[in-house]
Amino acid sequence: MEDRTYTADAEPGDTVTVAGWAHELRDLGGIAFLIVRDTSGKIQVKFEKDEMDDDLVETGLNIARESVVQVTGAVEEEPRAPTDVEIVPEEVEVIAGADPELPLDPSGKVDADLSTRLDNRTLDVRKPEVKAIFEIRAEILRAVREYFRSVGGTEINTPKIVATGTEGGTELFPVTYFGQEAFMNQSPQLFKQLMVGSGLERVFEIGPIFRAEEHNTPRHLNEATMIDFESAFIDHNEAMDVCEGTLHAAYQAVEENCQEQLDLLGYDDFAAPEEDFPRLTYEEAIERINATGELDEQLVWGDDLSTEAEKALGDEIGGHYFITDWPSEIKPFYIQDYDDDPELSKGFDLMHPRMELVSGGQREHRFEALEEGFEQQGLDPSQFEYYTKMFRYGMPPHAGWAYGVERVVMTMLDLDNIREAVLFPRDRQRLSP
Ligand code: ATP
Ligand code: AMO
Repeated sequence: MEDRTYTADAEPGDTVTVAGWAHELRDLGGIAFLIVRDTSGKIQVKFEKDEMDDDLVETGLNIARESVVQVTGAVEEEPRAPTDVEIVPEEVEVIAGADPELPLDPSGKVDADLSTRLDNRTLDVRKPEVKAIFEIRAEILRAVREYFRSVGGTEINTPKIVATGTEGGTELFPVTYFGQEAFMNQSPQLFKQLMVGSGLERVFEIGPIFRAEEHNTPRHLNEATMIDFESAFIDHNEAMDVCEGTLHAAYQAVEENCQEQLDLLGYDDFAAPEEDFPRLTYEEAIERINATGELDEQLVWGDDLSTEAEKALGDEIGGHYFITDWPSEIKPFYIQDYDDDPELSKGFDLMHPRMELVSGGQREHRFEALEEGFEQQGLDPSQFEYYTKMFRYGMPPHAGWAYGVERVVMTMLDLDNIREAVLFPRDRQRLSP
């Protein structure tokens, strides 16, 4: 629409055409107000029954809430209006009427449960505080991309239909690929590694991953968006530096550029973390967890950290932290072990006090050691030949990591459920919309 003015830009003295949704209609008898909402904000439109054309008043007073409307008129100063200005209409057009019965109330006056909200996401995201979450999510992605570019990363896209899984712990979604067995990819892991051996050297990808998680939890999705990073000629410590850099950049960008959204979400004390994240070895982590006395059973070396264990440590540390030097046995085959202690791996996790955000590590780039790793984990190396064979043609030492975007949004904004951080979540029950 060429002549459209955003409501936030309507200045007294202008004649404007605004377009948006009928947010609210208040009829006070002689005078009535229509509030029009667009992406920039809201504006009041005044109908004075005795002074205006009857047809115009008739149209204005019969607009159903959430209809799409277009209003042309003069903007006037009015201290009693919510934004100190109002439009005195000359033309009002209903472009797309809304049913009077709405499945949920975008003005937020009536609460809706999450399931109703997700079934009606279009209406739900009309609520400014819900829209704010997705504006912040977009800002996080923008800042992370910019950070990757500043450290020389090249954005890549890898296939989502693949022949093998990589992340042992979770199940795969099978698909039929022209009569052949195939899967939805759990992670770009093997492809990003193949690319550090290419002329690109340092790569990143922001894309979907698919995991057939059996249970419904507030922090697992069956389709999530992952931010993956991988670089040649760095070790796991340098990979953690980049990981920390992206997260600091994301928090700073939100603090600097999303104040309005943070206000809508009720954060008056949002502060980007400034310090370096502490780095604990796995051994130190389990000692500290045991010392909290929060667990019924003491952890022993080799145990994975349960949700309760992560919570006990998270409560004590109170901010982001890394856990390094995990037992090799509980890390995937592609993670490198220490040469002088093969029980110990160069894998790491970045934790938020509420949950794990990132897994990563130094990778095994030596062909023979990689093949041995497959066998130790009970995997058939021949299935992975498309990957392993490139390790025979000059694969540099490399390291990388990945985080789930939804978990970053969820922990940053203290959302209760990961589904609030994704527009159209896929979970056990939800396949549409
Ligand atoms: P990821 O699965 O990506 O590694 P995560 O946070 O699930 O991330 P895990 O080490 O797999 O990390 O699990 C941590 C805790 O979460 C464990 O206590 C595990 O039992 C629990 N958990 C993991 N997946 C599920 C799931 N699908 N349903 C219920 N609990 C889960
Ligand atoms: P991992 O399996 O730990 O590691 O996944 C990395 C991060 O992705 C997020 N994530 C999820 N978020 C929501 N729902 C899920 N079902 C889900 N699964 C994972 C978490 C998790 O920490 N290839 C390795 C990474 C690497 O080493 O580079 C990997 O996939 O935030």
